[in-house]
Amino acid sequence: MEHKQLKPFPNNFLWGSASAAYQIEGAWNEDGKGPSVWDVYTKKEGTTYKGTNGDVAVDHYHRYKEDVALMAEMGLKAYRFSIAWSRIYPQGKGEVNEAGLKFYDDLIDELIKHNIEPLVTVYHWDVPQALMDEYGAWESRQIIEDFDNYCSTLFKRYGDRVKHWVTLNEQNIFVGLGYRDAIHPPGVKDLKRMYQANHIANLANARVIQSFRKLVPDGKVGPSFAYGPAYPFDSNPKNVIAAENAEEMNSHWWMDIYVWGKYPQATWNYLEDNGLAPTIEEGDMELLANAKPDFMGLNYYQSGTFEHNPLEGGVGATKMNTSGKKGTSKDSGAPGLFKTIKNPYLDTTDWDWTIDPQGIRIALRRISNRYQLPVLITENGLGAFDTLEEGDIVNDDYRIDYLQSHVEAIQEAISDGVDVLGYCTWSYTDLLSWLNGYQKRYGFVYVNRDEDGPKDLRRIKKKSFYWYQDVIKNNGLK
Ligand code: BGP
Repeated sequence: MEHKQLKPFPNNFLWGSASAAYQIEGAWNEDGKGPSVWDVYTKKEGTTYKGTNGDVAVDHYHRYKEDVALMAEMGLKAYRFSIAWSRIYPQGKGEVNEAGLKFYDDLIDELIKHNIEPLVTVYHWDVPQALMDEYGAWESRQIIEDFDNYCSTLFKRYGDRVKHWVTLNEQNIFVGLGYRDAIHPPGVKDLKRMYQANHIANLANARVIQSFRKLVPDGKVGPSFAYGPAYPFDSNPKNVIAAENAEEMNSHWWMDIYVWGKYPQATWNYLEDNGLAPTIEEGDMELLANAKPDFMGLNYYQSGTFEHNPLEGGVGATKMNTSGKKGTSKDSGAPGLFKTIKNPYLDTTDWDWTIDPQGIRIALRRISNRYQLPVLITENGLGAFDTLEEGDIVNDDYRIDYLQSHVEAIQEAISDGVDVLGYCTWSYTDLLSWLNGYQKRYGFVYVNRDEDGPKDLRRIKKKSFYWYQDVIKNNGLK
């Protein structure tokens, strides 16, 4: 669809930026915080790029005022951050840690003082290690109670000031990489366990949405989903079916549950036939059907292109590029279902992620058509190498190009009729990329540190800082 004239961004559009606790805070064992699974996992040999971890990260815990001041200077309307569960409950449950609660109180107040709306993610992958040790975290139904208790504590404490809440960040990623690919904690390769843990996470998500309705009746809540629309390689019906399989298994499997409380049929049948379906207990489906979110959070980085993958001798597991050496990732798939293939129309980043601005428009339209919900873009950005030039200058024109083309595509989607609530770029400052160290940078603000150590952690505004400042001022592109 081509528009003669694009619709403007709504007046109350949330121009924002996002982060996650483990990737920015540091202070990993300060003020009573307990260890999370990431504190433990990153210290095992060979798990992350050059052994990097978030012990210091970009030291946001101690520098949050400086960071918020920079956000205010930029004119940011909204800031999405996550709360570290093990700061609030060091053991995951039991006694609450007042110092942890106070840190986020102070951060929220600082944001509000500068007219920046806080958007809170309650879970961005850092489950307390104590719960992993006690009962295997997401693999036990006990977590439903503990997660609800933790979230209810947050809703009661911050619900007066925080009106937009994200429940689980990228459930598809943390269960997939944690239990299928074994590259996130707990480092397991077992599809049966993956689908079971995922079902339990669904139940936990539904349960906290129900608590949210009681505790923050005037707030809005939704999950953030990592959605990359699936494209068929070409019009060969075999490849179209492969893309349908990928779309259903990689995306509808989660979003249908969030919105309708139903698992899609073809995937369900496939899992049952292969002994992989989760165990459903009495009451599960009722709970799932009665916890509809107010919006779908969309984390969009790239689209995926798929072709047929034979059952016999088809391609399986993935090899991810975590070094930034372009071309080192391998095609991946599931035999009998789909495999990825390079899209000849799209360029890629140094980490082999496709660059596809129209993909965000396609994602927005598909979500909006299928689920009839507003969409809050909770992440989008470019991971790239940046060069700090003399005089503290970072000319990140490639990041501006990436973001600008995505903002254009979002405006097209709005003109198509999609209800988009806001746009949070990933990320505000540079931060730790889970598996890729500090060299894969996303921020508007350069942080002077690398894999070898925290250096002076100086904050430096990149060229993209001024670009986004302008976009916000104009409520869109000029
Ligand atoms: C998303 C996560 C973020 C962030 C981003 C970039 O999946 O929600 O936490 O890390 O991806 O990914 P990466 O750091 O792997 O480049």
